[in-house]
Amino acid sequence: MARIEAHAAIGAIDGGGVCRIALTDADRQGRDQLVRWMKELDLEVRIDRVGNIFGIRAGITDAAPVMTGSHIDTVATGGRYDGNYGVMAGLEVVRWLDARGRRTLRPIVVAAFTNEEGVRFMPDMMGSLVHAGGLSPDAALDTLGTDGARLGDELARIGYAGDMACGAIVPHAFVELHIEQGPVLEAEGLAIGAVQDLQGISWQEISIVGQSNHAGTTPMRLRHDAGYCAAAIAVFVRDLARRYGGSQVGTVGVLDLHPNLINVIAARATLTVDLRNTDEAMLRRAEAELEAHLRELEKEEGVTIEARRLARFEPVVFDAGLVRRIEASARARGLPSRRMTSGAGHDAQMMARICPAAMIFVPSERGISHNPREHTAPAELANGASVLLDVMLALADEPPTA
Ligand code: HGY
Ligand code: MN
Ligand code: MN
Repeated sequence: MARIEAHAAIGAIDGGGVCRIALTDADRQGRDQLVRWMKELDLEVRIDRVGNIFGIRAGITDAAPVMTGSHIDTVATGGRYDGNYGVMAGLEVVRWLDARGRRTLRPIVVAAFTNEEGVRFMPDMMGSLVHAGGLSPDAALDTLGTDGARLGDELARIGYAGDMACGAIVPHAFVELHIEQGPVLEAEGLAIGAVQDLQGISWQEISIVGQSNHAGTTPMRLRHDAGYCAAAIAVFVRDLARRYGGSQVGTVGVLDLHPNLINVIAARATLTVDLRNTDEAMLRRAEAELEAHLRELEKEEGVTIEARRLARFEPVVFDAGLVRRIEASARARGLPSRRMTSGAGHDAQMMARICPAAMIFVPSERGISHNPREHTAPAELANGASVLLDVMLALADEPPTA
């Protein structure tokens, strides 16, 4: 808890939240603090070419390690638990073992992956995606941010352009502890979520070019109004999510108009659409429907509309054996739990490409996250860390298969 509070002071914003956008100075300070704590715990600290940070605790053998971790970058209006909690809990597992002089058979690794949030450099979960082989390190390093900065230059600027080859550590298993960021566990009075799957994610940027004109003199029939088209798309996305129901969600989070003046019909609009669904076929249908709607708007409004893909990840199913271990630990500790789907993207979904992976959730108060008011009570956070400890210890003492 002390580490979570101390870390939250780095990039602190009003309302108890945190702003440590990937590869900014605040992120560097957060990284520096994490590395200091890792070294205090005698972990071997390794940084890879895209700035992923690994704290390694030697095992009796050098068999494939058990890895935990998450991310310490945040959205601009983030809370103090999203990502940070999982990394600090990993350090707590190490401290627990040190306090008892325990040496596990397998090494233990605590990871902090670069740019999980993806709000400056896209896609999100970028560091773990590179680690899992889903994006080349060079492509990641050449990614340009929303501010035009090149990721590799920013990494060098903050001193985290490491030399370790990406993907060098292939874990025996990866377990990520994270706040739920949704309303389910709290609503059902549960302490632990054994996350069995994670929904598909589709991010795109839509650029609309119309014609600026006078708001007063231009008859409605002669308008090519990019502002209206952007609003129509936002309404379409909401209606689509409602029509589909189930797990379908749709969000327009960014909407910029140009020239953004009260008496000028917008010449240009740029907006982002975030579509998610647990069912890949439904997600593809949603993307196709949106595409058709863009073509219709172009014809009706005499504008041109282009869509650029920013991220696209299919749904992921986590390792059933790990999910059972999480449930067994919760049960043994008398913690009510349920299996559930993650609505948010996480580094575990990328690690699942290279090793057995699963996640442990703890409740989010009022289901709030990506908001400074994000909160989870210390006792709930401790429950999650205890389940993480149980699962990691069992995995770390599994002998290497012959
Ligand atoms: O977008 C997500 O789900 C994650 O917070 N990056
Ligand atoms: Mn997160
Ligand atoms: Mn997040």
